[in-house]
Amino acid sequence: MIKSYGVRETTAVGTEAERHAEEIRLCGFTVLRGVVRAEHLDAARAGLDRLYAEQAAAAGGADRLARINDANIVRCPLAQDDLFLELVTQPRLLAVAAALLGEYFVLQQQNGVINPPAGDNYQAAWHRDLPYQHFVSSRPLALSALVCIDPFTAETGGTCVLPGSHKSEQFPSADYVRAHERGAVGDPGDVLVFDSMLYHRAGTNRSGRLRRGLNNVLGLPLLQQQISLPRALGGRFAEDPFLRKFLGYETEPAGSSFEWRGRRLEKLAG
Ligand SMILES: O=C(O)CCC(=O)C(=O)O
Repeated sequence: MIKSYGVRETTAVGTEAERHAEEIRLCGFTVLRGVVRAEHLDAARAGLDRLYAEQAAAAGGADRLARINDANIVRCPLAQDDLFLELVTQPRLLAVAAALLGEYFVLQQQNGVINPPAGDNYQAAWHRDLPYQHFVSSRPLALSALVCIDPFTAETGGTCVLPGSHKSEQFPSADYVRAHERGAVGDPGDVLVFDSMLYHRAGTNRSGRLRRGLNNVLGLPLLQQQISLPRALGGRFAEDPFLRKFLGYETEPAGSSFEWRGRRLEKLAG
């Protein structure tokens, strides 16, 4: 029993999702433990390494990716391997998203992050996943779900967060950042879920091993996808009522007023 006085209203929390949603609302982040099964983690490690090699080769080499601050990032892996769609549609994660975003949310981006030992990493600079924005909203616009594929610890360069910063318009002063940054520790299979406006960064990996993660941004349908998933997937999964919305098939901008009206009429008829 928590003692209090003068309190007339208290948040009621029943389910696991509501508990995590409360943490995200108040301090900006939470960790969902044991979401992804071990065999999926092994496949995800191999998948991220393979896809990064393929994507770097397609771009003309990792050096060229480094020149656009995109080294060690696997862009949109779900377009090349269904395992990564499975990882971002884990029911416990979707329940937290629904508790905070309501029934309609869209996958805005998915990135594999590969943090090499002692390597320089663009994500190691403080940022929001909705970058360049300096307003705050009373409810989350988007959630970031960072799946720990390898251990996230101080040694492996696990994610650092600034608790509560999703409620601050400005980036805090350097002294405040140094005093209040906090490492979010996660085992493989855990998911660090945070308000996408929370300031965060990758740590420095001193472990001698790769630290891999899978970051997903799930947002309100008014936000724009980084890469059009309907186009990247070429119509796949559009027949599934949940995935149709989640992957953005219904919110892809229409090419013309005729197409926009056509879609509405089709929906009415269907
Ligand atoms: O690698 C990390 O721990 C952080 C990744 C990150 O900041 C991002 O993907 O936006």
